[in-house]
Amino acid sequence: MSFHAFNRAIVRTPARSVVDGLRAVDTGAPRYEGVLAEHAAYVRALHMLGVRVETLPALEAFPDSVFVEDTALVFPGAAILLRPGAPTRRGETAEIAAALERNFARVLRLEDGTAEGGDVLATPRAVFIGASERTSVAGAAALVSLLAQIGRQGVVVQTPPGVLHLKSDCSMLDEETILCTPRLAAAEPFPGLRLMLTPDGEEGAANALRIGEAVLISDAYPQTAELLARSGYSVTQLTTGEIAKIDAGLSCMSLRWRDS
Ligand code: CIR
Repeated sequence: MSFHAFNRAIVRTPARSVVDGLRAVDTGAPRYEGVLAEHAAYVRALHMLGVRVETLPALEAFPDSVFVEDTALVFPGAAILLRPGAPTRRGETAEIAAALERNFARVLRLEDGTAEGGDVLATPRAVFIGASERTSVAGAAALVSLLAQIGRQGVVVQTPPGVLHLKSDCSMLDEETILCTPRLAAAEPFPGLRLMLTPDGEEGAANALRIGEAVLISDAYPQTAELLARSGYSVTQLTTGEIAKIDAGLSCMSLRWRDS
């Protein structure tokens, strides 16, 4: 079974407070209706790819709570509840715990440091954890121990300075290939894996999402879409203009796994 043959996902409806979501640079608040539309199209795309999606209710107290990826890691049979590094996001973990308890036989909890799921790239052989402003060195080390308990090898790498999350700059295209920005590739963080580099000016495309046979990417990056299509990938483009205003991309709006 392919590593990306996900058939289950958890998402959360955007809250009206999403307009106050965290952002490194303020280019204006996203429009609530726009975020809602982008989220709905994303959920539809998952459905069309055969994924059963569980939608959790909006949480007004947490503007960034639509980005469920940052609260947990999920694997077949086991989940790990994380501790977001952004203080305004810390409480999101408790809000997702029940959904994970319902869906996973084992739920482990990160107790030390901080880590956000956006900094974690799972590949068939290793789980790469990017130390960043959100994922502390202590959190990354504690995560390596938790991953060992569920039979996964964690490898700590460095999220490039000034980049929100490791996966802002990379994503799996298939079991051996990573779509990666040149600035992350320069550190050679993924030995043994093939890299496809994002074209100049299209670094944001690196936050793609492989689901089944499709690669979902933002429609803001035509050169990357063409590069992927020419390389034989089946590309689905989705609009992310509103969520991009709060530093988000496609991976962050779901937790995905294969339930056999
Ligand atoms: C944040 O700064 O936490 C949110 N505004 C964006 C989170 C994006 N998460 C992700 O890419 N995994």
